[in-house]
Parts: sequence; structure tokens; C-alpha cells
Amino acid sequence: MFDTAVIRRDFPILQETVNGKPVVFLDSAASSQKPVQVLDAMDKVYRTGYANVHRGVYTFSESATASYDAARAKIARFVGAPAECIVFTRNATEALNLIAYSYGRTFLSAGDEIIITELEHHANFVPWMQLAKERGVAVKFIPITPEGRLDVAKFDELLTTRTKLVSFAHVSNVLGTITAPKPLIERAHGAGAKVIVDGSQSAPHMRVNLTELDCDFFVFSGHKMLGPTGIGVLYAKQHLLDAMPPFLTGGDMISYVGFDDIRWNEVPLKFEAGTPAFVEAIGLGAAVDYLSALGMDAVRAHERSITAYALERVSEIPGATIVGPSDPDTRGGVVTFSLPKIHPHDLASLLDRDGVAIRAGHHCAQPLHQRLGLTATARASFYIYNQPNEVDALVDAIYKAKATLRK
Ligand code: 7TS
Repeated sequence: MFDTAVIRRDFPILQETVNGKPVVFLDSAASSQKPVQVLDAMDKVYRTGYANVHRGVYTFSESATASYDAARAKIARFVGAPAECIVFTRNATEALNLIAYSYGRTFLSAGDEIIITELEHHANFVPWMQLAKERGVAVKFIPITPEGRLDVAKFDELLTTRTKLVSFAHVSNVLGTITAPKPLIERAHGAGAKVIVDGSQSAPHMRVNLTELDCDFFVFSGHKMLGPTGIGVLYAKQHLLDAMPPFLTGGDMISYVGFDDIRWNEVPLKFEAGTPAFVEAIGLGAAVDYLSALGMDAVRAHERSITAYALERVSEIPGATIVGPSDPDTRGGVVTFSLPKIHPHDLASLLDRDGVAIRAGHHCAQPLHQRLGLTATARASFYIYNQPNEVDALVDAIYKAKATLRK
């Protein structure tokens, strides 16, 4: 296990104060903070070797291109995939839209079915509902159990030869539920369907090996895993990338453009039209180096332990209801809860007075909140830099807020 106190020294923002209090940052599921190693890697490109990639034959362009390619290779190794199968996007949302536009609109037609789940983030919900509207495809939902797990028996009932795509989150950003992807992937493949795993909340927090997992598509965002904003990843099996038409077209994604004919570049470049966010990709490469040096099993063990402590402490608060599985072995580092008669936005504002940053609202999962019978919840989420005394600060601030609101 690593020493959180040492890690915190790498994060300048964690030395900041908010409203005169040391910041207690408990919103990493929305976006994580960045270590100096990532900031420096990006700064170095801008200061010492910046030029557009895949264009010049001069030194700056060649070194930026080499660093961009090296970042792709690192990220591929990090998730156990070949580098050709890693497409850079802006974020997980864009990666899911890419699949829906390119794969979905080419290979799905009226009468086909897509299975998603009730616990999805809007990013893995809205693109499929749009596709359904346009193409007459049906979307079905794997329900959740009262504990917030996927009802796998229901999946077997929904899965038919009409199912063309199955898409689900590896870890829920609200419930924390770690879904068990492997059996779902095997069953979906048995029925001839392709599988998308939304790894937005798993890739930052646990070891992921896509060769072992054998899903067809996997998506995640760099900014949730110590990297900068503006860079995300789509993984897809190479034969699928080869078969899929481009999503965006223009420069860089072509091998030949003439008046008579246009030919696409090889994958993954076929899906990277225009100047890519290569400095951000290099930053994400540095983030992956940082996480790899800690070891993803150690990252997971740290989060499991702080989540277990948070579940214990928050559940002791009178009236607090925590959603999602109670067993920390099967949940990621998010603790989402509600308190009777206190709106989560009021709670979050009062907590901010004590320097405690949590997220309040529906967390881009309105259908899930409908299922839970709640309009909004409060969420504390953890990462490598959080420590148990921050859980104590959260709980103390909640008691203070309850007293202020006399609830
Ligand atoms: N999928 C899941 C499971 C997520 O948690 C998120 C972001 C996304 C997709 C979309 O990621 P983006 O980088 O494309 O925006 N989740 C959250 C959250 O829980 N709070 O803010 C963003």
C-alpha cells in the first residue's frame, strides 16, 4: 500500500484552502485532481517541443509525434490492449457517441435491440435512445436489485437473437456497484451481440485488462484518472474499427484525397480527424505512468479501505440512507446518500463553507434516480489522495449542517 501523505505532496491543489479551511476534495468521480508529474509533462511540451503532430519533418513536430505515439502505447499497455485499438476522443461521452454514430448507424436497423441497464450515466443512455428514435431500434434495460446490483437473471430474459448491442457501466458513478462484466460479456457473445463496457469509473480505480475481459468496446475519460480534460479513449477490437465508417472526417484521418476518390487512413487514425489533443494525450500518458507506479491493485485496495470507512461513518448519521451495495468488496469509491428533509444542494453548499467538496444532484443518472425514487442525492467520492481524516471532516461537516438546518 502507498503512503497517502507522500502522494498528497504531488497535488498542489490539495495544499489550497477553501473558505479558510484546508480543502477536502471528495468529488473525484466527477473529475480528479492532477499531480505535478502530469502538469509538468504538458508544460514541457509547450515550453520545449511544441508543434503539430503527423505533419512536419522538423524536430519539434517529430518529437511531439513521438511523444503522442508513446502516450498511446502506454495507455494501451495500461488497459491490456494493442495500441492500434486505442482511439483518442475528447472524453467517454464522445467515445460512446462515436460507437452509436459509426457502429450503431451502420450495423443496426429496425427490429434490432440494444440492452443497457437502469444504472447508466446519461452518456451511455441518451446516445442509444437517440439511435432508437432514428432507426426503430428497441432499447431494453437490465433492472437493478434493491441493493443496486444488476439483476442478471433478467438479463438472460432480455437477451435474444435480436440483441445486437449490450452496453453497461463497469462501475456505477452513483451506486458504486462494480458490475461483473465477464459473465455478461460471455452470455452476450453467446447470443451474437457486441458488448460495450463504460469504464469511466473503473479504469481510474482498478486493474483493467481488455484482452482478458474480451469486450468489443471500452470507453473512459482521462480527466477522471489524473489526466487533463479534453482527452478520452475508445478501445475497440481491430476488426470492428476496420469495418466501421469514420465518425468525423477531414485532415489526418485520410490516406488519399482526390476529386475522384477518398481513402481512409489506417486505424486508429481513421477516427482521429483534425489536430488531436496531443498535449493532453501526453498528459494522460504521464497520468498512466503515475498510476502504474502506484500499482492499480494498491489503488483499489486503498479505495476499498477508505470506502469501507466512509460507509461505516456515514451510516451512523441519524436518518442517512446510503444507496448501493453495502459490501465494499463489490463497490467502487463512491458513497451516495440522502438525508431526510435536507436537499443535497443545501447540504453541499453548507459543506463547502467547511472546505468539503461533494457533488449533489442526479449525477447525470436521472433514470436511475427515478428507479431509486429520489430526485437528488449527495455523493462523496474518493481517490488515491484521500485519507480517513477527510471522511471524519465530511461527517463532522454533515452534523454541523444538520444543526444549522435544525434537521
Ligand atoms: N460514464 C460514467 C459511468 C461516468 O461516471 C461519467 C462521468 C461518464 C460516463 C461521462 O464522462 P465524461 O468525461 O464524458 O463527462 N461521470 C460524472 C459524474 O459522476 N459526475 O460528473 C461526471
